Amino acid sequence: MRDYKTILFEERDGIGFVTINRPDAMNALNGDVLDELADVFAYIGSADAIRAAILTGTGKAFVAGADIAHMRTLAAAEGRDLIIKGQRVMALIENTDKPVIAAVNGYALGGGCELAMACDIRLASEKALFGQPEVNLGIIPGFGGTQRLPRLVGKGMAKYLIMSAETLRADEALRIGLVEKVLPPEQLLAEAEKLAKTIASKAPIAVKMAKLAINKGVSLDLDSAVAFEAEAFAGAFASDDRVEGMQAFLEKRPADFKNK
Ligand code: CO8
Repeated sequence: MRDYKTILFEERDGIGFVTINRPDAMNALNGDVLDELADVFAYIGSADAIRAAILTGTGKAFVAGADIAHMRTLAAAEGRDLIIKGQRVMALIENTDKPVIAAVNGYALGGGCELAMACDIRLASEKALFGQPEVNLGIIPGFGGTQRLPRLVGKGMAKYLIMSAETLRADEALRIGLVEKVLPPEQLLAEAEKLAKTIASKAPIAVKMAKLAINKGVSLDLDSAVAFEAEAFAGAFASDDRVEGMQAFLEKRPADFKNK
């Protein structure tokens, strides 16, 4: 168990459970939360025993955004530094080799919606609410929201949400493709764990290469993207686990993947 002030971390059955734990401030992201998220996801990325991670929040919020009380005190240059720090954390989560599932339990606003978008898959409670309310505060999304939101929901819907600051219910977020599944609140974590275990049971190098191919490919033109896919495919095909997966199929037995 690692010792953190603003997050909880537990490692169980090959899954890393990360819970943002500032319920009195709706789990708002300040420098400490960002530092601790960076630390824990660097660890998750490097820990051989961890095959998948789940990110959630304590209480009524997933994350209600960057800490407004803290932002109010910052000079312009400090605001820029905070943006760059936050963007690095989002990139670290997005680019870690391990699959990361956001279990969005409540408010996912501003930096909270951006954090959920940096994860690979978003499961949402029926009580979750999504939005990018930054223009209410005289700022714009800065933890990647102006870039990841259009990639998920399209340019027009991203502009609609960011310019209007409208808050979306989970069922609406599902309809526009901002989340992958909506669940009753009491089932959210169990479903996230079930999904994490399902993914963790697959060939780890194949999961890693699939994530890499999708993440890199969406920012490339189609010819470059399929060329990149070929390289990622070759990476998986060269693994011992590819031989094991195919042999296990032919022998009608479960595969025993070694992450090699
Ligand atoms: N930052 C700091 N404190 C917060 C935040 C926040 N984002 N959200 C809530 N809190 C605090 C409240 O101030 C309150 O504190 P206190 O009890 O001391 O008064 C406590 O959490 C509980 O909040 P509420 O009383 O407001 O609870 P409600 O249930 O009435 O409302 C809401 C919950 C709807 C979530 C409401 O709190 C809210 O609208 N929060 C702000 C949401 C928001 O605007 N988020 C976007 C922030 S901007 C951002 O994320 C930009 C990312 C880029 C970073 C840029 C860095 C320079």
